[in-house]
Amino acid sequence: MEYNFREIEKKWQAKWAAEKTYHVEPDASKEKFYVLNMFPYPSGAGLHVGHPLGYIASDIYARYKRLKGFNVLNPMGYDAYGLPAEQYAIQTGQHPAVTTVKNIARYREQLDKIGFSFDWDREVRTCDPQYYKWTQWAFQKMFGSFYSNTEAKALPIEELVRHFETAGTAGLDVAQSEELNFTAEDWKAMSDVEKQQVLMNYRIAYLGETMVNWCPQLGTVLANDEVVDGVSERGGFPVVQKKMKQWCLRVSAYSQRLLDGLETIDWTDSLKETQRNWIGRSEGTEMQFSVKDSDLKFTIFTTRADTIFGVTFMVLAPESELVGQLTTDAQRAEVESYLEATKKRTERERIADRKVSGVFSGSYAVNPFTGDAIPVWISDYVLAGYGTGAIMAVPAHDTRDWEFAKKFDLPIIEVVKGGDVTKEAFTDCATGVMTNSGFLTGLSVEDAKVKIIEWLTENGKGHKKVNYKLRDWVFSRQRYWGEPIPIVICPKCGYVPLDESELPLRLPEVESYEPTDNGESPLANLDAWVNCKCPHCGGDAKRETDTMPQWAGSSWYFLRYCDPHNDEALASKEALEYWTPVDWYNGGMEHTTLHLLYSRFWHKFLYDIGVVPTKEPYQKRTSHGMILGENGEKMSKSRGNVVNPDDIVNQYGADTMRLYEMFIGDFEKAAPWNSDSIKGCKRFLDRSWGLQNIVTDGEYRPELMAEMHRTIRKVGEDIDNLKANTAIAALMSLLNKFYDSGKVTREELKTFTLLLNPFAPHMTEEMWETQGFGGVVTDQKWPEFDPDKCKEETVEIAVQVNGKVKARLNVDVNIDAADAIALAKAEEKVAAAMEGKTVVKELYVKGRLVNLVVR
Ligand code: ANZ
Ligand code: ZN
Repeated sequence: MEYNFREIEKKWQAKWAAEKTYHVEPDASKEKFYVLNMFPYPSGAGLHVGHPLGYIASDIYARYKRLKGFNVLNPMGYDAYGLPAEQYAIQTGQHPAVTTVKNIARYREQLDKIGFSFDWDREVRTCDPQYYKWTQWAFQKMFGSFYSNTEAKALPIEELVRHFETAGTAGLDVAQSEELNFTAEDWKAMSDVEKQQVLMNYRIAYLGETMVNWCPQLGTVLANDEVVDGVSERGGFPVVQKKMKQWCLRVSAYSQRLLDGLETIDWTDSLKETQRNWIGRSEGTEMQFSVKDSDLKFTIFTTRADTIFGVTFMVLAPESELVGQLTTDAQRAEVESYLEATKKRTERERIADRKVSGVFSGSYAVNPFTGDAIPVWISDYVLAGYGTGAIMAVPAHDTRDWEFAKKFDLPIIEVVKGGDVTKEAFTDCATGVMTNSGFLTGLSVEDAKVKIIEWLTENGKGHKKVNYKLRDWVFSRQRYWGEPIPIVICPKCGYVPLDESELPLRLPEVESYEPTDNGESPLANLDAWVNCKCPHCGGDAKRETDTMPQWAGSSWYFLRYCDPHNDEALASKEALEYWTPVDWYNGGMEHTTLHLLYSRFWHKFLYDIGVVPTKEPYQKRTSHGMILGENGEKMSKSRGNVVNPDDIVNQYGADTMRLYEMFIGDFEKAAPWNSDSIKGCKRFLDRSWGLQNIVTDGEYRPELMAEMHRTIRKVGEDIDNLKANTAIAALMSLLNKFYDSGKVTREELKTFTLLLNPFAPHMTEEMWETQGFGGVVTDQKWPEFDPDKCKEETVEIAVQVNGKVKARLNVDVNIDAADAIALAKAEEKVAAAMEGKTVVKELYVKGRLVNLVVR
């Protein structure tokens, strides 16, 4: 009987498709299990063998869970909007809608050949209007919400309006772009447009001023990755920092909840740590300084209020509004030329490089404790977007401050004992004793911290403050291939969301989807689309022409899979109740941090408005390693080391490829492709198929009883722990046992076939059918093991005589040295080699070998 994988695989794939074998519906009688893969971005290049790795791993898991009796949701779809499709379209002169459909068809064809148990009835495409209707809908809900810190959740903006009507901003504790202060009377006196402007300060989806990388020659905003050494990666044109109005999502409001949620989910430590670092919680103090000879006051953020007596200068971020207010006439020219120079540097460069630069503003602040006048400087090592964009500098204990003080010859005052601050900043000062610090001198750092905050609070000069590094999500793109932002700009009413019934707002067809040269989206050229009526007053208005970023659609796709054809809601309550949260989400290591953070944010917002039943979207999240080229380099077209899965499937079969990709190494580590080892996997399947030639009637044989039960246990445990590679090794070892004994019983073969099924679904179905075991494997139950029958554990050891292996034998893993040596000596070949000689040394290395030295 020949193992004709080409025919077998075609046959079963056709059957699965025709019978919708993997289509699932909620079923209250069964426990659900939701496996999610990061969906692919369908590029023009098609899949390479690295892409399916994660899908294969989760497919094995999905099939295993199904056999274990779970109702398994294993969906797939396409992340189909975004810049690469647009760039590909521009390069090839084809419309992105056309190339995207083509690319998806190609991906599907490739995926289908690998034998996945996806429920294709649930496919989603983020560029499909029926899908992005709900991306736009969520955006509108965010536009219509603000974040209450008191209730720690999003609430309808109407509640905020009611608060303004009765109390103005008094007693308000909400997330906001800047702190505003007005009374109920002020509010009532505002025009509609003014009110809208005020509300923008609080909305969760808001139009805000943000710093962007602006490239005047290319006429577009660039992402950080597209800027290298201050010039555009493409073309090498200068890039400047520019404040621009952009739609943003107030992710920062959710910082604490995004942190707290990590405690409730089962993610790898390293993934949690990157989330924590990105959120960047920092506990400190906001402290007020007044400006000498002026009524002006300003606030700084510090984590070391206790070092106040060591402050010898203040620093403002160049973009800070205070710069204009504090710069004196005498200093103006110098300050302006400095600001011009810093505009050329991106924030990343400012954080990374250590070039010390700055300029004196001409003003002085007053130290609230000493009354000393402290010069206020401007430097780009202080970032506008963090804290208050202004700091008190303590050069004795902060390295950047120290370098700045050295460069500009400013005093350095030690306030925590222990270092030599003439040589370098003494930063190892989280504990220690205060010095040169007035009423704090002699106290420990811990006590000084308590004292200073008491004083500041009592005197109304400061208060405790928690800051987060997490920034709001800049959500506007001046690009064509994305979801239109469903907002109308009306001269009378301001920014007005479309009525829900008008969603989806479809992306119009355009002739030219290339970026415009004035920095506007290509949609801005479409007068017929742009000009519209205001949904609120019916007057002439214009549409927002920016589109959403690629990560919009991918922030919630796992919810749509639960109920993909629903046109009344993003998914029904029942479907979400049944399927969510995702039980296991797997994806590559690359680009996961922000995607996970943003989709957790999106989910939490939907939770707040009562749409989803769980606080976190993904219970477990892992990242698989990468398959490298045969030469150990990343697979890419330019390196010429891409292996196409189609070729592998053609040559060896999908089952072999699946098996090989799992056998290649540890799930979370990178491993190079190896054409020789794939042949080993093919041989294993050939031999598994060949068992059919040696099958006899019968149950598990007594001599293989322990082996059978142990293999069932091991394969199950290994799949559960994402160790498919060692599960496969266990199956290989069992296969050898069958061949060593010259046969396999029907019951043994049945179990073996079931255990191998998740890895090699096509071949095992065919064997099952040929053997007449009844039904299909997919509908069977995973075999059970009996712990009592697993007990006898043996291990193969080698026996060496004078360094040469003479025999191998199986011994109990716990055998003691004397018994192992005795058994070894009893082996025929060993005995022969020892005949007439004396043993001068004998040694048992546990579980490995017996070493005999004879003379
Ligand atoms: C005085 C001081 C003394 C500071 C000292 C540190 C050490 P994290 O942990 O990151 O929150 N800082 C505040 N706002 C800043 C900004 N916008 N750009 C750059 N630096 C800023 O660090 C907070 C500390 O970083 C603050 O505490 C402030 O310097 C600085 F021995 O204030 B510190
Ligand atoms: Zn209007």
